[in-house]
Amino acid sequence: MSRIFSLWKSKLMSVNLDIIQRHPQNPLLCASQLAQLPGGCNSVFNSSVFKFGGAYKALLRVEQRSGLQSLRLADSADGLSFTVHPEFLLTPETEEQALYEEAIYDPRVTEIDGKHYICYASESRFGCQVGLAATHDFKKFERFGCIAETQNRNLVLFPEKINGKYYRLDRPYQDGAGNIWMCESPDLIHWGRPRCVIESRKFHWDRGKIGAGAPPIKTKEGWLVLYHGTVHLCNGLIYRIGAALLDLEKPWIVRSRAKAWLMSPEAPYERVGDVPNVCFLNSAIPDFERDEMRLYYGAADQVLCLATCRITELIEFAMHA
Ligand code: BMA
Repeated sequence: MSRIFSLWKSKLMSVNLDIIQRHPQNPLLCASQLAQLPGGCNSVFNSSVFKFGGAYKALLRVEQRSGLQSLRLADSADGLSFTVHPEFLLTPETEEQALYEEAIYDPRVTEIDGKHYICYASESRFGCQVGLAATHDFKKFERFGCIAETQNRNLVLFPEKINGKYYRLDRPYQDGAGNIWMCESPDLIHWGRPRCVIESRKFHWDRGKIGAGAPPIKTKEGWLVLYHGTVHLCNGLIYRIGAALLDLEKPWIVRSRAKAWLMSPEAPYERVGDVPNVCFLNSAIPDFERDEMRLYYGAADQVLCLATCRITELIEFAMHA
């Protein structure tokens, strides 16, 4: 037993655990910058930033001064400074949407074959479900609606079909606990074959509920899954970010999973906010040529932030940390 422990420890010691750099312009977006929007702004956080054409777009989670959630679109040339559009996106248009999608938030965007798919959490009097919409231009949307029963959150789509099928990760939960599950689909509407893929780990930093953060990223070493994990301490939850690699052909198989967390609330804007001690990831943008990964995350349920790291170090971390 002690031999196994020292082997594990020596492996852990040999990997650089501090590979994340917080961007000096953090927070990239905060409430005061959006105060003039219709409805005002209490917080802007847990938002998805993604490449679109030669530039960036962001789908922002904006909590209005009324407390109501809204999704807003923003444009950016560099992924650092954003122009936020005032329009509300994906508000209910049908009775069914009004019933099941009263408050939608925590968007994650995946591009599949040139189309952008928006995954989101949607709250209603029935609880929290996960919903899906698609668009080519962010002007017109095809709405799939809720694609799982309650209680479910943290839906992300894989960016391509695997063996002819679409795959998703989500996080069904109960009694404050929940693991990352996978389903497959022929058409993005009918989903089935649920499998539990990544479980929360007793005694570790991710021993509470866990959920996928960014949509999985294809690398030579496997599908890189960056996820959040929680731990419940006497003052509340801490949301941290971790890394795992799934098999490229059989993505329900975990090839490796870092024992250590990748990122933990540390900066003042992550420690203090509406919900303290939260780093909540919604998107990761790889630039393989420059060996750089951008991680866009919500901090303390208050502001939108960016951290970067080297992709090679991140893979090394996911394999051995
Ligand atoms: C989760 C979600 C996130 C939020 C986090 C911390 O359950 O609601 O949107 O960031 O809690 O409050």
